[in-house]
Amino acid sequence: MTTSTLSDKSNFYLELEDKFGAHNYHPLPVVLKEGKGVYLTDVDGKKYYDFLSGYSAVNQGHCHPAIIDALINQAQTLTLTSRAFHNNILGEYEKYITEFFGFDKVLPMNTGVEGGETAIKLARRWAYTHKGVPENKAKIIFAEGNFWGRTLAAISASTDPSSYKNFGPFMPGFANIPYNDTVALEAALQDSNVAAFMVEPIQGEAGVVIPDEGYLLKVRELCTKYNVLFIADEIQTGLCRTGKVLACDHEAVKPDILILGKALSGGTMPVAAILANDEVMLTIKPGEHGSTYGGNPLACAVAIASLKVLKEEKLAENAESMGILLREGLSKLNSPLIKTIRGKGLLNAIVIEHENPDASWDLCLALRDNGLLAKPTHGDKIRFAPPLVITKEQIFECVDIIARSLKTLE
Ligand code: IF1
Repeated sequence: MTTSTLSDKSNFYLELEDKFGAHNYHPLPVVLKEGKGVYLTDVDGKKYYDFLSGYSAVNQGHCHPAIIDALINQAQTLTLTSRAFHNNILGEYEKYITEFFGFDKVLPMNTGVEGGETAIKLARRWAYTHKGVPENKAKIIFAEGNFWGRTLAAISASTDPSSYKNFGPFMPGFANIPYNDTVALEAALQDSNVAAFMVEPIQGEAGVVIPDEGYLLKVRELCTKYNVLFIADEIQTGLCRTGKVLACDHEAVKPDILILGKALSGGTMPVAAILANDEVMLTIKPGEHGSTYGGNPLACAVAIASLKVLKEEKLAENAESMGILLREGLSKLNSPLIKTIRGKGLLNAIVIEHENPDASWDLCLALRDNGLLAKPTHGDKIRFAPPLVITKEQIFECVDIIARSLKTLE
């Protein structure tokens, strides 16, 4: 299905995807060929600000030279040994990342959803071996509005029909409570079979939903009180995106299991990490979990470089200050179309108010035409999440682009 507003060259690629690819996405009509820092370039040479950052996978900016160098060097040396053998990279990486985040051990996986699956397996196993939960009775609590991927377990935890409808039957032992509701959490934790509560510090896919101040602290206290593991899904909120290294750092809380992904590789390849202390991590014995590419030398080299960039370029601090500038700039527009502006660091969203149900989509098309790429989530919300390397001048220019684009709909 082609789009009349696109060039013949762009439509050529849309037709290929339409004919030969599954129709499991509805992308914005734009065909990109190059990325550098905060910029993307389409097949016709037009340049855009990237305000999606691969859903927070490109925090360090597209094709960051230090990350690409690490990728190229390792790719020419050793990419995969499998875990059947040791290599000279994995241990270095495991030491680096566990010291970076302050946990005893890391279990390396690939995609974020594998991170979620691994965390849940660890929690269930810990519940049986350490909490005395009867076999196959472990329960995991999730927040309504959660999103942690597309596997059958992940959609079993989902409250969004577009994620789970007609994919049943679902994983047993999962339950949902309202997000940002510690009364509901404490009630759920009365069940001694609860192994863990898995939650995003800020709900990304739900439209950048920020819980009340103190929510994470109360989650930590309740999980400790009821001997339940607190699993923080920081796949989208972690790695400096919200203005701190981890979103949990805003309340100085430490989860029992931390899940990372996305920007752990700076947008180059799937790299996920599950961090925990020995009591939890060592419940999984040799040969009981893993994956072909989990912890592969290429991923380890790229992850070390990606973490170093976050620290050396002080990207948490930049995300914090640029996020304030962005939200202030949007607020000063006083646009009748913007009902809400919310976010932390450079994880932001606006909620659009307009009688036209397609207003968010139309606004994203106007933004595209004006040189900024963003995409609606859940209808009326548009995520504004540029790479964390964005500068003050670029923020001002982007606010101007957003202002001009809003005017086309007013
Ligand atoms: C797509 C959404 C965002 C995540 C959190 C785990 C995962 C994700 C908090 C799984 C992945 C991605 C999936 C991606 C789009 C994007 C997304 F819109 F789908 F929901 F960010 F909000 N935990 N989120 O956000 O990680 O297995 O994908 O590596 O196209 O489905 P993954």
